[in-house]
Amino acid sequence: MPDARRWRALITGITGQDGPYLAEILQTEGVEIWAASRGGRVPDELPFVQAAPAIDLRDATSLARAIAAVAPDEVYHLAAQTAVWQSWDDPVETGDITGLGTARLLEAVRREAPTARVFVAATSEIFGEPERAPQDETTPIRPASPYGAAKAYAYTLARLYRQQHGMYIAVGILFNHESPRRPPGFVTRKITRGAVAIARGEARSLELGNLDARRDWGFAGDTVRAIRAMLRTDEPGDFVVATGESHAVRDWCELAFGKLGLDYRDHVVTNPEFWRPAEPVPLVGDATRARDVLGWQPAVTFEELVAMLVEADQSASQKSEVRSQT
Ligand code: F7E
Repeated sequence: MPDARRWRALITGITGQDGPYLAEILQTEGVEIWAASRGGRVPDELPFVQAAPAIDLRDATSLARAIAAVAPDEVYHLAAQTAVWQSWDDPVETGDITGLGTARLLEAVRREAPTARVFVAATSEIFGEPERAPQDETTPIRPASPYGAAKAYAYTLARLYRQQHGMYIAVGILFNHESPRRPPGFVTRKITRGAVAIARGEARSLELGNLDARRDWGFAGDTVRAIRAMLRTDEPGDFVVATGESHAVRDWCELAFGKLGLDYRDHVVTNPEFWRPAEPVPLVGDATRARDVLGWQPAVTFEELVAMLVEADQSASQKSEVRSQT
């Protein structure tokens, strides 16, 4: 285990979208970075990250072991079951991993590293069906999915641990955030990958759900900068992280297909399998507090985000073509 006392961070969820962006930021600051993952492995693209003993969020002992071994100064809890649609297929596992998993993690930190600073990832899905838009840190919690309910529990518990145990716990209420690292089941990558495949003649159509669903989509790299800043304030708090702009799934289609010289209306078809009703009041965040307290604001615009994902998918498919030819 480590001996030099550099500032030491432990990240759960290193194999997800946000973990690698966070690790890249922490590396530039000279932080010693450890990752606790299920397989006890770190992605090859992050050679500067060290592997903590493997964890399973369903197993409190594994969490205590990893935290005791690393003795972190700060813990970023990003790991969760994050797909809203999947949470309906398996609400029990979602509750266990995303909700109780956070309880087990907080308890392990309380026992093994009580002075560590902790970040807990919450989500706009805790607002579910809000009464008003935009949503901020004072908006009532009204989750509308098992995922939202599990995260609402995690959020509530994080606040209780902060109040009752005096622990340094910051919570980010993260609105949708995307990047080329986003898994393709989420609508943004699904659209950009699908559009690129159609432009290359590898597919004819793309099946989507509700094109009128609206979300507040930002760039994951920007979101992670806010997460990082949250653990550098004197007082821990809750922060909405959002762009403040609401866009429809249809806007993604129009821009992504348009960038490839295509009209999405010629290719996108609706499949009820992917349909979720649009919220009567859209999920869109007011990040005034993050701006005022953390000095944070997003750098990447909506148009730049769509272009970034299309370009990444274009270059990934070109690379795979080269690989298959050699
Ligand atoms: O859906 C609509 C769908 O699955 C976005 C997670 O990171 O952000 C994410 O959750 C919207 C929804 O993300 C398809 O109905 C239309 O309105 O990309 P998504 P999400 O459910 O918003 C929150 C903040 C989190 O915390 C979550 O962990 O797009 N939509 N057609 C579709 N969605 C999908 N997946 N597939 C479709 O074909």
